[in-house]
Amino acid sequence: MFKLFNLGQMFILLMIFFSCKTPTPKDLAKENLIPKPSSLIATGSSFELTNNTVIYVEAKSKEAEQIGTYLANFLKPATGFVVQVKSVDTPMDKKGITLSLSDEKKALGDEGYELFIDEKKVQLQAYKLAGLFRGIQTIRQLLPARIESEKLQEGPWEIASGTIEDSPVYGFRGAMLDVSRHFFGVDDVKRFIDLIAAYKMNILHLHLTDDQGWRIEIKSWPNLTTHGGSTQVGGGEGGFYTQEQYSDIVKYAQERYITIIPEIDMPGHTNAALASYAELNANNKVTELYTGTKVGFSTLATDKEITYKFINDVVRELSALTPGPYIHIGGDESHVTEKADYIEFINKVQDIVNAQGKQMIGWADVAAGSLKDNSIAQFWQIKPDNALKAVKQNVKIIMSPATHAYMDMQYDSICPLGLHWSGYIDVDKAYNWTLESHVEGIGKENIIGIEAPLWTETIITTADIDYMVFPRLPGYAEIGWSSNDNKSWDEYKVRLGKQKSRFEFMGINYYKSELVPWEDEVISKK
Ligand code: NGO
Repeated sequence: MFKLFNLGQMFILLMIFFSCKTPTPKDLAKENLIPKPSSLIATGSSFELTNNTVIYVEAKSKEAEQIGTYLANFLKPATGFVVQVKSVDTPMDKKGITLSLSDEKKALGDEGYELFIDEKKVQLQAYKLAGLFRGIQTIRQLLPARIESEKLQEGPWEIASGTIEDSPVYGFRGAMLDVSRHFFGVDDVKRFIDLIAAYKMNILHLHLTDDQGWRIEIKSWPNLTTHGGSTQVGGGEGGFYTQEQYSDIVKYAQERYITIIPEIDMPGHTNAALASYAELNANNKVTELYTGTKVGFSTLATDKEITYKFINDVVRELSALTPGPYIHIGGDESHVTEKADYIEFINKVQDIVNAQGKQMIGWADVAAGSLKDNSIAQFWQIKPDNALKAVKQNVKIIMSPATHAYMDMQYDSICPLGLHWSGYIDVDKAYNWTLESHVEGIGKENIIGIEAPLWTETIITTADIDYMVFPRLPGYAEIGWSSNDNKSWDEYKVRLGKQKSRFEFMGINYYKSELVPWEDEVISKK
């Protein structure tokens, strides 16, 4: 009897067949990336991530290895693969996923990256580590949406082939979370950091103090948190971060190449401090804790020496916990501070911040004072007068116009959460504006970037956070990252709609705006 193959031969043939299977054709140009990359060339094939894929990183960089591990950890739950991270001298020579730093990529800047994908490799190169981290977010979005799942999913795990060269237009792209009106714990903040990191943002501004609660431990003024942190809007129990917990948040952000900007709002928005220490009040009497949502009724006693000792202590302790260059001093809506006192106060606080080696940021109201060149004003009001005043003083601007960038504004009149004092902001309005043409007299040269704040008067749970932040936040990330050429709402809304499955696998409670053509991702089967 003529026998074609014995069992062993069959096995070998099958092995060869499976290891040589032809890569699935895929079109990189059809992938749905947010923010949109600067340039992209598709080559029509794909790389498949398997259980044998290795991530190679530069042996000389501990941090690159950490980024490789971050990627491996990210890939694990959905794929079930234990992807190894190996340090080698020249990762680029290897097949698999390679992460390398190169001076030749200097033109891409600190956060730019180049991604080359063919059937055998995914090569990520950047000038700086932050660029590698941002590039990994692109790899992440090139994988099927179910990669975001925390539960095991079916493959295949393919990435379309081609080249992406990408770098941000603005170096400051952030979000703000108000943890004072309603307190959010360490894990909630970490989750928020992960969400903004996925869209390549690099700033998280934490609004740590306000009338309703003081949320950061200051060891030399302990009542601030024990008393001043003990409630919140509506009278809940509030809370605060110990310095250790706060440092943990800062480190978590640093590992994602995100800078935390801490804000201590003053001289107004200070009731929590005024309720904690009598001496900070003009009449030497403590105020009651406040659980309402009015603004503009409180002020530190700006003419007392003890007030500046207090601020000096707070800024000193906070600076020691802050590796980033900025301390935000608020300065908004100090309606019960005399104008002349307010001006003197801002000037003094600016000196205190600078003496700790930090740059001062303030809401643009601070332009009433004499601002130093390195101070930064955050534009938020409907009228741009204060921001224009800041520009006249040669100060750079963060763009957070409440009419477009406030994530606490309702989408429409039936939105169950949020406020609407600056109008309704549906997803199209949130996206359809540019930083440099928004205010006449504030051009590209004056602007450092964008920040989208989430104030939390009406926001109580992480599901509430999600609902207001998504789907607007990816648009803010794109406004800051991508160039305005070839950008339009009509094109963007399709890309956004295709994030549906991704949001769902990420467990995001997003607002399903009718303006967006939501579309489930089709699972490609082999
Ligand atoms: C204003 C105010 C905040 C409110 C917010 C609500 C600024 C800078 N100060 O923005 O205290 O929470 O509006 O949208």
